[in-house]
Amino acid sequence: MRIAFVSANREKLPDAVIPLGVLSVVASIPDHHETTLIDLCFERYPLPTLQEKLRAIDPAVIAVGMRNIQNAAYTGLDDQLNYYAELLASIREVCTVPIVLGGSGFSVMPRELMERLRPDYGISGEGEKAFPQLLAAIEAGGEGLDAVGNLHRVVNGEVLTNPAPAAFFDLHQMPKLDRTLLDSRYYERYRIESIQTKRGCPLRCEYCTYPIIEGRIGRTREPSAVVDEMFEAMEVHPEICHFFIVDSVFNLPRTHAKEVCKEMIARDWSVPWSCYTNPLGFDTEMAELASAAGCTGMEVGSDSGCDHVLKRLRKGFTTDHIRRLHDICESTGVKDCHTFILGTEGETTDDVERSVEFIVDLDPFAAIVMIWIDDYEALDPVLRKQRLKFREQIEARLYDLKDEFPYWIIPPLGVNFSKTLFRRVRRDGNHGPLWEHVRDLIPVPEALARSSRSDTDKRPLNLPSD
Ligand code: B12
Ligand code: SF4
Repeated sequence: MRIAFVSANREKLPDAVIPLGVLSVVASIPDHHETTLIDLCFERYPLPTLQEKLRAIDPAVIAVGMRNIQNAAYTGLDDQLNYYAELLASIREVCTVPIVLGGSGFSVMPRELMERLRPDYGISGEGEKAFPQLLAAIEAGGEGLDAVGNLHRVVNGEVLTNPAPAAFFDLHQMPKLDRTLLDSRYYERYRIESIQTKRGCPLRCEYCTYPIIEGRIGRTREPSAVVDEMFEAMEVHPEICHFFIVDSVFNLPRTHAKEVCKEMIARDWSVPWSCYTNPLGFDTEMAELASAAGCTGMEVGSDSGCDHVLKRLRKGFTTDHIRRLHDICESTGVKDCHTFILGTEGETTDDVERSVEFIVDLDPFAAIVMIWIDDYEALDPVLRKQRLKFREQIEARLYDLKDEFPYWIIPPLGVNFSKTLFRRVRRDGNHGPLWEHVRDLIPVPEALARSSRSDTDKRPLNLPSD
């Protein structure tokens, strides 16, 4: 069969990211099928272009990768869902073959998206095993559909969902990805590459959707296989300037993360990289090995500056762990970027203020300050209305603070987070995550510059009481 894969993601903030997941599913398709990848990321007129390409390919199955349902500021849910609805309608105008949805965006709320978008099939979670199984079932006239793990389909107007597969995909069987299929503009314009060393996170943060996509049990890849893939990617796209390790948490399990770093060091890896890191299981040796292996920055989901909020979010760490991680990073020269999410379920305005105080006191290399938005707000206008008022209050508070703390990145307000700024960063020859450059970019008075700040001259907090 001819299978057309459509990578529908067009988000370019903070970077345009290669469709790593789609690429892995493409690589898992048995040889007797013919595959084509249509990437809409850089297309000026995505839907007409898609129609034109589909007419030319005349596929038997169309597989649509849905990476995000939110945008980079964690807003725009409606826009995203409307985009996908239009995309499916455009496909239906030119093709009558089965449409299959998959990807992380789909996986976070598969049943709701099946209801709303009405594709023929949807696969939540990993696609490497399930999608080839679905193709086999389609070829067999529908026989075997019940055995496809995590398959969703509409039968007599009802969404039917198959149970999850008995086991997750064995990462030692990971297919070789063909990066020659990728649009060269990812590399000409962004020069950032993605690599995965493991799947699964053992922690249980309250709001986290990652385990739905990749499970809780850490499945690791051979460090040598990871580094082989990194070298191969460099051969195909020598313009790559930075790697992002896409693991939910790179430093867990810690032994594996250290082994990956050691492998890079042993093979003289020299391209900078960054990753997500958790304050749990973080130690000086980890930071030193990472630094020696080329790690320039670590992103930390710190979330809150209040221990009781961290506890409610089931983060498993406290503000002391965050401080410790920051101190280790500072002493080993690895930049740390902490994301804080203000206004999570159950938070009060007082909690928000305490978190603000904590960020100021911690003074990490970079702080990304987000406002909590629930994925389900896209589907539930009542919930959205309830939450909107609190969000607006937090926005107003952050608006007041933005000039006082000019290094903070506040995506919902577009502060240090805009296409223009990102273009400037790249034009000046900087690569990797924007936050790694934020302190060099923002013209701030000398008095505020980080280098000139000591513990005693940290800016006084000027926070209003509630
Ligand atoms: C790493 C990461 C990032 C990095 C990416 C860096 C890079 N160079 O790639 C950064 C920090 C830049 C980032 C940014 C964003 N991210 Co992000 N990110 C992730 C993370 C942790 C891993 C993504 C990844 O590459 N996984 C590895 C690949 C192999 O897996 P995969 O894509 O899921 O693909 C598998 C399956 O989904 C499935 N599949 C994929 N496609 C298809 C297609 C078909 C047809 C089928 C059948 C199956 C299938 O099979 C694949 C292989 O098993 C995920 C969370 C997670 N653990 O999944 C969030 C995640 C994807 N991000 C998310 C979001 C929202 C964003 C942002 C919009 C917001 C933000 N955080 O700034 C931006 C958008 C960036 C962009 N340009 O699109 C959401 C998306 C869902 C949602 N709620 O909208 C996730 C799921 C996190 C979450 N909050 O739940 N992200
Ligand atoms: S550490 Fe990160 S990936 Fe793991 S459960 Fe918490 S938020 Fe999710």
